[in-house]
Amino acid sequence: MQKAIETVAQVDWLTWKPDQIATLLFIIQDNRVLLIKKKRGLGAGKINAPGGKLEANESIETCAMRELQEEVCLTVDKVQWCGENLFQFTNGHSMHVHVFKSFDYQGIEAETDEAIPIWTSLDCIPFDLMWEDDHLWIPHMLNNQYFSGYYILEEDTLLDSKIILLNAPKR
Ligand code: 6OG
Repeated sequence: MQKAIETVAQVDWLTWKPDQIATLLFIIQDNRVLLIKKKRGLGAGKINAPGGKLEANESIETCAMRELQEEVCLTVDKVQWCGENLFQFTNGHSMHVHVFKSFDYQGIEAETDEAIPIWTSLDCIPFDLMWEDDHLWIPHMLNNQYFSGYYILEEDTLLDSKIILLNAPKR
């Protein structure tokens, strides 16, 4: 019988192929960050940043900007790559999530079928209401430190993680 995956070291990340590619986009302005309460999809009920899955023939940057518009009705015209998170779930599902930030936006945020927008002070990010991995990499993102994060999750529970800080962005 195959041994269940419980640690980051058990995965060959060089040949790892995610089932899905997705994005997260953090809008930061005046010491606040725009988060959402997610109404549906993976992580429904949790606080997260706007984001979602890559569509066919779309760049990850376009995906991040499209999801922001769809989820909270805001427009940005450029995003900065901050890091990546490679999530392997023990049920076999896997997702490669690219993290972006932006300091400018147009429009007024609004609730949609997908999300409730929540502006949050940078020193009060509600990590206890977020995915268990978020408190490990969000501080690097806020410190302008590029990162690659590797995680093993059993449903919502984080079993193991490893974060490597990068000298330069990958995008
Ligand atoms: P939709 O189902 O909305 O795409 N996502 C995660 N976000 C955080 N912060 N931590 C995780 O830890 C995550 N796993 C997935 C990526 C899924 C959205 O959920 C994000 C996408 O924005 C495990 O289409």
